[in-house]
Amino acid sequence: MKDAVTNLIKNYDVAGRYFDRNAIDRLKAYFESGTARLAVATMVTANAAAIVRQAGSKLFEEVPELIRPGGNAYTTRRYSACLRDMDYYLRYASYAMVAGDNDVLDERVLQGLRETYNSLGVPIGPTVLGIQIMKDMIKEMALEAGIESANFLDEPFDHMTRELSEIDI
Ligand SMILES: CCC1=C(C)/C(=C/C2=NC(=C\c3[nH]c(/C=C4\NC(=O)[C@H](C)[C@H]4CC)c(C)c3CCC(=O)O)/C(CCC(=O)O)=C2C)NC1=O
Repeated sequence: MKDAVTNLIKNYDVAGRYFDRNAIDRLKAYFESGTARLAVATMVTANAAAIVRQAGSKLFEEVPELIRPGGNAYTTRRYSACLRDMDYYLRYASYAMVAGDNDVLDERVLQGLRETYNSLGVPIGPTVLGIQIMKDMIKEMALEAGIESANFLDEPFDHMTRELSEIDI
């Protein structure tokens, strides 16, 4: 599992080079955004249950077939599994925000996920929609808390979206 700093160090070490201007700029950007990253992670932690619940409701409002007979989130067990998955995405997104790197998502969340979903008939499109709904909610909460919108807010959610759907967003 890597973060922005260890990832950079690894790359420069492999090349046997001191940090150059580019590396220093990236480290500066990482440290300068540190307070904002932690503020958002704290906000997510404090509101995780509500975020998941509201994002779930919105998703099922937008794609009501999911919770109708024959839908993948139909039955209490599958409904709960769906919200649990949303909670996984949110929790790991908060880790990736703090790390400033998506490696934790690749390693702990995305590996083999598409195959699992395909074999269980979990639809990717609505899953991605759920991830994007959570992203938008968090960006709005951050804005209300006076945290300027920044790449680190979008990046983990967009990374999961890209990797799950293998599309460019
Ligand atoms: C921490 C990393 C991690 C992830 C990401 C993860 C996902 C994950 N989601 C699963 C199932 C599931 N996932 C969903 C999710 C959904 N169905 C829908 O219609 C919606 C679009 C969507 C919610 C947004 C559902 C309904 C199941 C149960 C499917 C079934 O058993 O038929 C399963 C199969 C095993 C199980 O039911 O627990 C896994 C492994 N597990 C992990 O350990």
